[in-house]
Amino acid sequence: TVGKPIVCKAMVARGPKQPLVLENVTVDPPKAGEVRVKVIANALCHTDVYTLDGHDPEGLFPCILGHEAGCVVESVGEGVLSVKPGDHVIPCYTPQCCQPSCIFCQSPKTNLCPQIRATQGIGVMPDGGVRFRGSDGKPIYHFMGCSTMCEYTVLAEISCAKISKELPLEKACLFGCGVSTGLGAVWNTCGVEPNSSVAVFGLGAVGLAVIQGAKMAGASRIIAVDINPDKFSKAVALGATDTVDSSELDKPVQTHIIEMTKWGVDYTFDCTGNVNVMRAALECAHRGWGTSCVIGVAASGHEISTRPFQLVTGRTWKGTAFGGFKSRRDVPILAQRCIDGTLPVDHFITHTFDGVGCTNDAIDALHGGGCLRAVCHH
Ligand code: NAD
Ligand code: AHE
Ligand code: ZN
Repeated sequence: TVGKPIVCKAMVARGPKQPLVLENVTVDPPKAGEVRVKVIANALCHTDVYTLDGHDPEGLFPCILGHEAGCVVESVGEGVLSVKPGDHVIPCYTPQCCQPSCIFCQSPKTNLCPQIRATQGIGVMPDGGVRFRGSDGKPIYHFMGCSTMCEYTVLAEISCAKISKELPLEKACLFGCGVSTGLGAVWNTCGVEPNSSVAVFGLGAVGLAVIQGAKMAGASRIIAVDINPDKFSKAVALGATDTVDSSELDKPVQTHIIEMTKWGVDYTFDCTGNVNVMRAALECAHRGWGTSCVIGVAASGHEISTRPFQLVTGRTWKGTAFGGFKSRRDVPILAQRCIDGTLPVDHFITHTFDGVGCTNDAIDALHGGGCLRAVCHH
């Protein structure tokens, strides 16, 4: 297959709010600086559903969604030296070019390498073209530089984190987005210290990864908030010390949490994407020093607000993309910790399906409420 197009199955998002369509697509060979991979396992992230539902200002159709995957390199384009056929890689929607001229890659303050961000945001590869065509011969857009709801995909070399072959790709895929993001928000973006207090809003995979990361960082109080009480048992198992069903309260959740804690919480995390929850999370951060981190992705047109007094009185509002992890450097380390047994992730996989064609079932599972990650084995 090297150097030739591959015809394979993909789930194509033809339009907003429409079920994905199982189609035969043609995946072109990788060009210079690109890598073609076989997608072994793909997990569904809420962001895929958000874009499919038409809430993403960058959403383009038709496209192939998916950005949380474990893959094997099939072939590499000209000049690619960092991976070779047979290597196991995690596609990373936040790339890491590592160039001496990249002030973002050179800075320890950020992971936001902008090298291919502009083309990624308009659904094309860095040369401006696409590598997917439908059976009608028409182009299909890429998504987040990954497009893993397909049996094969083409990635920029700088988006490929090479990991140990010891970790099954069905688990490794989790490090492609949600789990890494939650852990990194705690460890990198906020630097949660031992004995601090934490509040987590939204107990999907991202929120539970925040709890797991906070427990590992030595947080002494971890308040878990959701509107679905079925989410609490896993939160407690991972280290939550208090649970709050915010749908049952007769007052704003921030008021309730301030009453629970006197002055608020050292670190709060929004893992819902709801701008009202983001406000609540900021407003229950501790007077004088509390930090609130936005992880959730808000729908197009939604904006955050609060009284500036909340910031004047010492709260900090920040956000994170991929938990601040420098992707190609850090994802292999997370994978190794999982192999070593110091970073268990099995509890995130609540549903598994066989074949890329089952991705709509995975979406149904995520909507069902009992799901953290649904993994499709392609
Ligand atoms: P998910 O849908 O599995 O989980 C969301 C949780 O929030 C659910 O348990 C839901 O019951 C809860 N929730 C909904 N409304 C709530 C409310 N008003 N108050 C409290 N809880 C509420 O989603 P996920 O995959 O865990 O992703 C969480 C968010 O993080 C999404 O917005 C996703 O797009 C975003 N995300 C961001 C990054 C990043 O890098 N910044 C990475 C991954 C995911
Ligand atoms: N495309 C949207 C924004 C979507 C967004 O914020 N994405 C997160 C990752 S979500 C992963 O599940 C992110 O890291 N963004 C940084 C980036 O460079 O995209 C919009 O508003 O246009
Ligand atoms: Zn994601």
